Amino acid sequence: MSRLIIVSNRVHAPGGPDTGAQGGLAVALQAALKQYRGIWFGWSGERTDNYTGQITFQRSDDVTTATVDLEDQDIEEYYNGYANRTLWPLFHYRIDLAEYDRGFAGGYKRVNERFAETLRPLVEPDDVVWIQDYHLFPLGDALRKLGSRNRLGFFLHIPWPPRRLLTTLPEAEDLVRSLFAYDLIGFHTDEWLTSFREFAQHELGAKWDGRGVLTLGNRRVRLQTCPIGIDAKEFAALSASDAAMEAHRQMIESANGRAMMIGVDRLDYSKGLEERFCGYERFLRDRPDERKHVFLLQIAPPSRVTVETYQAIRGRLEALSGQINGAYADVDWVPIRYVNKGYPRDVLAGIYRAARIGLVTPLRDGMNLVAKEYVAAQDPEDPGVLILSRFAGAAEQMEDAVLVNPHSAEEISDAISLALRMDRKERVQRWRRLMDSVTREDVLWWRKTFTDALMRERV
Ligand code: GDG
Repeated sequence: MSRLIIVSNRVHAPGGPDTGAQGGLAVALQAALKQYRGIWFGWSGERTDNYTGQITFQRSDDVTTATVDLEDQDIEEYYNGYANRTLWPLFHYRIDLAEYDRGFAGGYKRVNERFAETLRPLVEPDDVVWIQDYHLFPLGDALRKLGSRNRLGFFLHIPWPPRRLLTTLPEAEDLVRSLFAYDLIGFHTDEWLTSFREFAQHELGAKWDGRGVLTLGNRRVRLQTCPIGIDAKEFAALSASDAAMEAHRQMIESANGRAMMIGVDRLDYSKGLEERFCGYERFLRDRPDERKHVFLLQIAPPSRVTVETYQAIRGRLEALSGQINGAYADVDWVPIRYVNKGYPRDVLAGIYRAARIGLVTPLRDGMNLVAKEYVAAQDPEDPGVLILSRFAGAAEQMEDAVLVNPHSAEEISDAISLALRMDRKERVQRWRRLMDSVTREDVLWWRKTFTDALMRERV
């Protein structure tokens, strides 16, 4: 049987603490590695003065991780630069925030080549390599240049931008051409897949066979939509754990009879937090009779703190929540509880379960796992209502949520009001259909669908 080699930007040694960074994805990938006796390769998150390709191997619970440290310049140009300040904003349709800088592009290419050189000797002829996400687009091509003839798969966890937006990236054509090194590319939704295909066809002249295969010159690549899920069973069980029950009890007690709305997002402009607060403010302003029956708990652990746009959004959110609380709070009630730290997964599960409304309103999101976690944590007899952005990948599968345009404060306000008034029968009906799809297309389904397809692809 072929071994599976997984590559991702960051690799967390197995068995580490629950930081939230190691969610269902890490668990699913570890399960795949166990099945195929594989290796998980990537950056340790640590720095070194001099990149030598020195690998640290760790083995735990049948999973081997192989990590390397990066130089400061690599971290600055490849990770903070091209990944976080160029590709992330552009791929979330924010060309106003994208920084195009040849230094970043050069560092990105260099780190991908370094990864390829370090990884290449570990790869045996029969191994299958599965590369994760936008940090590593050119890695497959770099491996091919070093003679790899292995089956290579790539999965994109974020959206693929529309063709006309991507043409603003100076390296766009090279980047897309390099993706033809892969045998299989996976996307969360048909929309992201179509945007990729359109760029390849119209900007590079690739040929589409109408059945999933794109050809450019002598290279062919299969495209597949394969939406990621969560470990729904595990998450539902987590919501019945002692820690979850305790968190649930505390939340219900502190809610004092009011309905709680919950938002859980990394502090990132793509998650639409400012627009969410504005939509809620609209609700508070327009519906004085309803407003004191509800409050919003927003959990937003900081991320990418060294990048300026992330510091700026943090400042704006603090000001906005302060303004809203200042304008509407009363002696026994504040409309927004805004918390800038993370919680263990089991506590989070209990908090989701205590929330009458899950507010998930990203402006753009590859998938969004919080929407699925919220559904999985609900009490089947008395579930809450999911309000979900149309622009999250999850909306393609979760049509029974209350779908909103997150740019419209009025739509968010109407949706909150609708959710608060929704009777139990309708909540249960919607939840059952949502839970069916969250359970059916879970994270194990996702990785099996992708790895099965990759194992089938012939080079
Ligand atoms: C990328 C794509 C795609 C958050 N706060 C805490 C915490 N979290 C966990 C959530 C969830 C995860 O982080 C966030 O997942 P998302 O899917 O919402 O978003 P990204 O981090 O942007 O992930 C996204 C995903 O990749 C997978 O392909 O869905 O579209 O952007 O699991 O629960 N976990 C804990 N404490 C927190 O305070 N423990």
